[in-house]
Order: sequence, then structure tokens, then C-alpha cells
Amino acid sequence: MSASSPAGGFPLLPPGFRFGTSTAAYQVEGAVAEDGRGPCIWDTFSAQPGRIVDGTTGAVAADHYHRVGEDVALMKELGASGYRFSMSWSRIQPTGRGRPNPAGLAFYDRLIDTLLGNDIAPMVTLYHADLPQALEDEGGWINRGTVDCFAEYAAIVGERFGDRVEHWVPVNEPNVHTFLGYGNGQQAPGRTLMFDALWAAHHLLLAHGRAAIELRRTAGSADREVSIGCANNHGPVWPATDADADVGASKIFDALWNGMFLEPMLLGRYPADLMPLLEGLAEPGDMATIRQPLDFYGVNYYNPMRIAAAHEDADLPFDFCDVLGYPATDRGWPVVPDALREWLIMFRARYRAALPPIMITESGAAYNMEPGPDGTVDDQPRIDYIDAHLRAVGEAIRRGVDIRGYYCWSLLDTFEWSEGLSQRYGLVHVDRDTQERTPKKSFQWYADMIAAQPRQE
Ligand code: BGP
Repeated sequence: MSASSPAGGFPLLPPGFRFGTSTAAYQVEGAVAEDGRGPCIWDTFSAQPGRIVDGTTGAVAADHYHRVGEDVALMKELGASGYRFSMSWSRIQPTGRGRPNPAGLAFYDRLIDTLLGNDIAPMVTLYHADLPQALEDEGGWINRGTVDCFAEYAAIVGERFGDRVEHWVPVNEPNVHTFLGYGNGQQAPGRTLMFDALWAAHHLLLAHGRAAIELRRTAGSADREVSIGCANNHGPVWPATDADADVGASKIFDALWNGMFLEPMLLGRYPADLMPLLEGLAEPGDMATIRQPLDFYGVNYYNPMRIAAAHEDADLPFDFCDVLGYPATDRGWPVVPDALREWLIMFRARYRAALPPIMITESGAAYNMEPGPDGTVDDQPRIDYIDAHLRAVGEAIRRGVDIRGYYCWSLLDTFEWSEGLSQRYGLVHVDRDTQERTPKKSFQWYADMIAAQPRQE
């Protein structure tokens, strides 16, 4: 099987650039009721009829919990030097507070040690959308007390794994979690608070800051490097037309989606345009807590968004429009690699001195090919997607943006949140019945591409 690169040759990135893959606990682990793990909001949400398009849950997902050895062997075969995964908070603290569960800690010991034994650097996300249900029952991220629990969890994890883990991400995509989890209810915990969800945004940002402090205290030491970043979902926001109303609506949406999360982390303040909406969220000292030194800035990029002004009686001031004129993934998202390049260049131009080196902490596409008669999975569109996005990253680097790595979403076909098992993002195909792993054509391409990179002197 030949894995061809569309533009001929492979995209080449600077020596030392890190290639990895990315997953999240609830999306791959399964084993939701094993070894003392407590329930999380996704267990509850996915069990409710009508929440998940195909009626599935993450109860088994990709069964990664039982297949760590096999999955790390696949990463090794890929030649990846990094793996970004998340820890399940409710595996470590079943109710989100108190004494840690030894079996939960032992699972991550095993995963981390297996990675290190194969020269793969772990990047650990502490929280990827899976709040312990017991904390949701007390108000979840709307409740400021959840932040204190998160700081305690971060200290447990930092103390236990800090001797082996260098790269840390406290919170994955606080914007997605706020707006889809607490704003419109499309994801767990399924609450529809509209603008009141902004409390969740503030508390997730505070959780990022408090955890960063705890990780530096527990995981870092005089003879130990610790590298703390973030993984924020970003994408350019385009106005649907150049009419003033659409341009205005797209600016508000851009501030909410992009600015509201990056400006507190980088500058210690919310975007001025949003201040009327955010009045009263921050207590004294909060913004300084949120603005912790970052060793890298993680960008999760999928696609640009197109926004129009909503009609007057709508709940929100903006409407989401299709981005037309581009190919789409099987998930329906437009494929626009140039938008990644442009966003990265704009990002650097706007925040220059405040911006640490960038990591692409997620990038990938859903294409749902199944194995053909000869058993191979021909997912050439995923190759084209990754190839083009890596070239976009390379061009941004040549234009002066400091980007150090790319973590493809995802290693495996995952439980894809409200899409359930219906969307496949993996470089490796997972049979939903047998859990058999079949590396796709894109896996071979990613491996060949990594092998073709210039070596560091
Ligand atoms: C990101 C999440 C991932 C993954 C990915 C694909 O927002 O961090 O967990 O789900 O999106 O998502 P989508 O299918 O919505 O593009």
C-alpha cells in the first residue's frame, strides 16, 4: 500500500519539531466502572436518551484502559515522540475530592512508564470535559468551589507523576466546554444556561491558573524541568457578509470564542469589548491567578467559523452559517488549512511578547472509511488534510511564528462526544465490536513523514 503525499514529498518541519498524537480519557479509555473509577458527567449525559446521535456511550470506547501496551506499541511504530492524553479525574478521585484511588493512579503509572520506555514524551491534560458527577451535582463549573477541588487534584497528580512528566495542560478547551456543555447543552453536562454559562468560563480559567500554580510547586523542582501550557480551541471567525451587522456579530463571537480565553491567560484581562457581559465574574486577584507563566501555548485547530447577525428575537446575537466553497470532512467541517496559517500569523502579530512558543495540541479530521476487502483502510483524504495543515504550520514558521510541535487528533477512532461512535478521527481504525486495531493508510503516511524529517544535529 503506498501512502502518497499530494504535493509530492513530505512537509518538512524544523529539526527538533515534535510529532505526536492526541486522545482524551473519556473518548478512549472505556472501563468506566472498573477499579474504583467514579462516574463523570459524560457517563450520565451519554446514558440519557437522545443526547448522542447513535445512542452509544463511552463505556467501552476504544478500550484503551485494557490495551495500553498495544496502543503504545502503535505509537512507537509511528515514530511519534510525543503523546498527549488526559487523566480521568474521577478515576483518580472518584467523587472529585479527598483521598486518591490507588488503582486509578496505578493505571497512569503504567501508561506513563510504558511511554517513557518507548522514548515517547507524555503530555498530560488534567481535565478534558469529564467532571466527576459528584461535583456536577454541586453545581459543576458554575460553582466556584469546583476550582478548589481542581487545585487539590492538580497537586495529587503533580506529586505523583512530576518525576516523569514534563509537559502539562491543566484544562482542555475551556471555550468548547463552556459553550457546548453549559451554554447550549449539546455536550455534558447538557445545561442550557446561555450567557449565564460565562460563570463556567471564568471558573475554568481560574482552574487553569490554580492548577498551573500547583503543578509548578509539585511537579517542578530544581533539577526537574516542568513545562506548563494550555490547549485552547481556536479558529478564525469570518463575517457572513460585509454588512455592518454581520461584521459586528462576528466580532462579538470572535471575542467570546477566541479572545475571552486567550487574553486572560496571556494578558491577565478579559477583552474590553466583552466587559459589559462579564461584569462581576472576577473577584480581586482572579485575573492575576489566571495569568500564569506559560511555557507553551497549545492551539487545537479544526476549522474557521462563519457568523451572521441573528434576527432580533433570537436568544443569541449571532447565527452560525456554513463556510462554503471548501471540501468538507465526513463530520461536515470545512477543510481550510490556509485559515490555520493566517490565524497563527495574526496570533503572533497581535500578542508578540506575551506569546510563548506554540504547540498544535490537536489537529485532525473525521473520515469514516472502513477496511476494504483486502483489510486495508484507504483514508487518503485524512492524509491530504494532515499534509496540508502541516504545510500551513511550516509556512507560519517561515513567517516568524515559533511553533514547536503537532499532535494529530487522534491516534485511535474515539468516542466522539455527541457524535458517539459515528465519527472516526483515528490514524488507527478501531473495530467497534472486537476492538481490533488496524492502522490506516494515513498511519503509514504519518510514519513515513516523521521518518523523512531532518534530524537534529
Ligand atoms: C475537540 C476536542 C476533541 C475532539 C475534537 C474533534 O474540540 O478537544 O476531544 O472531539 O474536537 O471534534 P469535532 O468533531 O467537534 O471537530
